[in-house]
Amino acid sequence: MESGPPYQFTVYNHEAGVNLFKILITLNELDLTEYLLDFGKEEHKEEWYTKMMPNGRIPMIIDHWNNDKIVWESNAIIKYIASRYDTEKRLVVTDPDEETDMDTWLFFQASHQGPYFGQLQWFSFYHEEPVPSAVVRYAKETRRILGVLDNVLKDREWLVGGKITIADISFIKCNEYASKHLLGATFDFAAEFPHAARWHAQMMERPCVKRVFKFKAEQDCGRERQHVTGETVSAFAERMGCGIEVGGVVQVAV
Ligand SMILES: N[C@@H](CCC(=O)N[C@@H](CS)C(=O)NCC(=O)O)C(=O)O
Repeated sequence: MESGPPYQFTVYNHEAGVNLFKILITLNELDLTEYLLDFGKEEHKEEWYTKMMPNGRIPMIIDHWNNDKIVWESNAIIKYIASRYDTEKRLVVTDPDEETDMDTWLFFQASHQGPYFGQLQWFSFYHEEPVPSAVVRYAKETRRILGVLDNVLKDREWLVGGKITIADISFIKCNEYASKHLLGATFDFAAEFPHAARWHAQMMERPCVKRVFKFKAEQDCGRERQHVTGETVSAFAERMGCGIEVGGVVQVAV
């Protein structure tokens, strides 16, 4: 079974990629090993990469211990990892109806939280000219999505099955980003969405989650500060010497 490199997965990411977090957290929770490759120069648009990942985006993984199986779309990735390697069912449910519910939340995350939060980020920080109506629309949608989660989490601790699953994990990074940057300095997560905030805070306290956030913060070379200082992407790229390539193995052992 175990041939090839001394780690199981190669994980392709962009230095600013948010969808990476759920993958690293899932791998860490399951004590699996990976080599992380952070692009910084649009390598994900190059032919060698798009041959493997037709959408030309990140993240993507290669499972070296399963015939170099390629998987992309972050929620398909965490589902693949869990369905193959979570033998003790630590991060998944087993009842078929609950599994459908888990998939529903994974699809909701990928079709609602990811795109709406992503558009708010785009129109807030990256779009060429200011489009206030787009910022207003996507800020409203971002709040609406948080409201959906808040409402559901009023009377349950986790989204599905009374325990943390990959569905919960899939929401962590975008919620963290929204609560810190996207909805402005005055946004108070706990005051506006107390149940979603409680759920989020509980996940942020998990040792594996803390470890992944710490690891990425150390690798990020100021990306997070970009939003705090209001620095533009091009000024950031210039200051950093046009792109950063960072590779490293996340330590899974405590
Ligand atoms: N639904 C996809 C989203 C993939 C995606 O949009 N990735 C972004 C970064 S998180 C990306 O590749 N951006 C760079 C680009 O568009 O060139 C997933 O969950 O994997």
